[in-house]
Amino acid sequence: MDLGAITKYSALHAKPSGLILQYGTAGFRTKAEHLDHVMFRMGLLAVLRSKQTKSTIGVMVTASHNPEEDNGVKLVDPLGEMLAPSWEEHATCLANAEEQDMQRVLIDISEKEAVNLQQDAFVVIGRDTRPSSEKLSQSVIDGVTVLGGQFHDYGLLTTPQLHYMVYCRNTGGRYGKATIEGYYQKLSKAFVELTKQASCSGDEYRSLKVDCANGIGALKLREMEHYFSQGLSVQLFNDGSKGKLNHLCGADFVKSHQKPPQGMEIKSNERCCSFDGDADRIVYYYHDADGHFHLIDGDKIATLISSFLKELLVEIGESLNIGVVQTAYANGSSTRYLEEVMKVPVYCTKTGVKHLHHKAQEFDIGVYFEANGHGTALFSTAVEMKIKQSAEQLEDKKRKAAKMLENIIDLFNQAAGDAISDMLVIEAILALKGLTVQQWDGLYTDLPNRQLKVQVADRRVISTTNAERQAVTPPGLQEAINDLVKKYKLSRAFVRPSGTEDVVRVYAEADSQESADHLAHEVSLAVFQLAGGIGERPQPGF
Ligand code: NG1
Ligand code: ZN
Repeated sequence: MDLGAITKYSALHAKPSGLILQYGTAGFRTKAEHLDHVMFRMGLLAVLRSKQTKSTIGVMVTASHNPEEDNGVKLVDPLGEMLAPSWEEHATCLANAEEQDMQRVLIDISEKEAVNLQQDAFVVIGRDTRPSSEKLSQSVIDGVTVLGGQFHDYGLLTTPQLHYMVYCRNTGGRYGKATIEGYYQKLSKAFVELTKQASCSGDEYRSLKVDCANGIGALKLREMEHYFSQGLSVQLFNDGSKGKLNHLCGADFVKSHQKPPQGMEIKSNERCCSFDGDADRIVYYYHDADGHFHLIDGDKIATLISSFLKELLVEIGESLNIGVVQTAYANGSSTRYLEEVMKVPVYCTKTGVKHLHHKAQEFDIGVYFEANGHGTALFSTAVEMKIKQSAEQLEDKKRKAAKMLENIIDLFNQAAGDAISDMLVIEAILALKGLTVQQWDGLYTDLPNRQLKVQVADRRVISTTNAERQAVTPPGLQEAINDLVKKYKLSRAFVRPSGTEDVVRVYAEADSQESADHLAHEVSLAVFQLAGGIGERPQPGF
């Protein structure tokens, strides 16, 4: 380590003194102007992690669905996964070290993790379309360079594309080519082959409206469009040519406000979807003939996908274990439908895709989705081999199903939830099954629900258990929630500290929207009283 050079360059990316940030569920996230030093230091950390794992590490500059003025950074581990927990702690220490302590912290991390400093390091970098992203990713590069790491800057990429690049590079090209072309080719080849098998006669020309949240998804979809245009025609809205990133549009807006994005004209029964700002989330929706808005969230996406995969397995005659992984935010109706009607086992983990991803790896086929539309399906290597063999050997009908499954495996991003890949899988399944958006929506009816935020002095006073469905502290809070829940039918409620914002999140569902709204409000008041609420008391009404 050339400590002199590190000190010199670090001074050019100086930390505002007193600023404390936490490496949360999605890395560091805050106002862009506070992030320069964090970027430089994450460049340094990525080099150490790369040396330690002897693999390529990814660094993504994005704040996903958060406002345009924000930004963030996260590290991507060798197989495309989120950073290992012990390194999240190192990231926090390094980001918060005052200028004079930086060297010591770097040396500490290297020693604790037995990093061989002589080892080569390689880091790949991607960024979203935020105005601040280009400069911030340059700061990452400065950090990488000063520690002697090699790098490749992919420039503008969706978050899942960066995960894909990391995964490709660390699996010797077996998964795919680590180029944007490679990504487009792999996905669109699988998609076009799949949709060719759709035999519905009189199939209307498949078209889809896509709200790109004024983000990176628009650029990438536009580049990719002509690769898959045989199977699907996409019409892009909120493509960044005028509106602001994530403002009144995008998957997070549509899901949390339960209404369509601005800037998109929707005719009745047209199939529409929204990406978030870095294109790792997707939700679908439509207007019915009466003009009512219907949201199809991550839970219904998981249901469509897992049902279809199960059907294919039955057809091939393979008894592979398939599981769906959700979080506490999954609509109660989805869990019931999957368990009782589809007979698919469902598991609940803590919020944050790394928890879902990890759990999904336990199955031959693990489908995981957060209700907000972030998810994918994972296939074990053994399954992939088995399916490839079946596709060669089985007789006609079974072979067809095995071929479909083979293409679906190629179409899902195995490294991360990916709006583009999920969109193509969904479109293929709808075409193959001849399902309209209303028929898909009709699988089950969501229980009305409401999500709220409460400001408290210190959100860490709330701790939870049972995959965040129960509060352990502060004392009395869970009892209060239990009593409130009892007042309503088909009701459920829970609270948890957010991992990305300084708020406590409240979720409630019940048999009617009015009840869900009331319950959410009452639970918010309980949080405000028992967990040190600050500012104005939560008001009823939304
Ligand atoms: P927090 O802020 O911890 O609730 C949010 C989402 C997560 C996940 C992360 C990362 C909800 C309720 N929470 O986390 O699902 O996507 O952001 O972006 O949607
Ligand atoms: Zn995102």
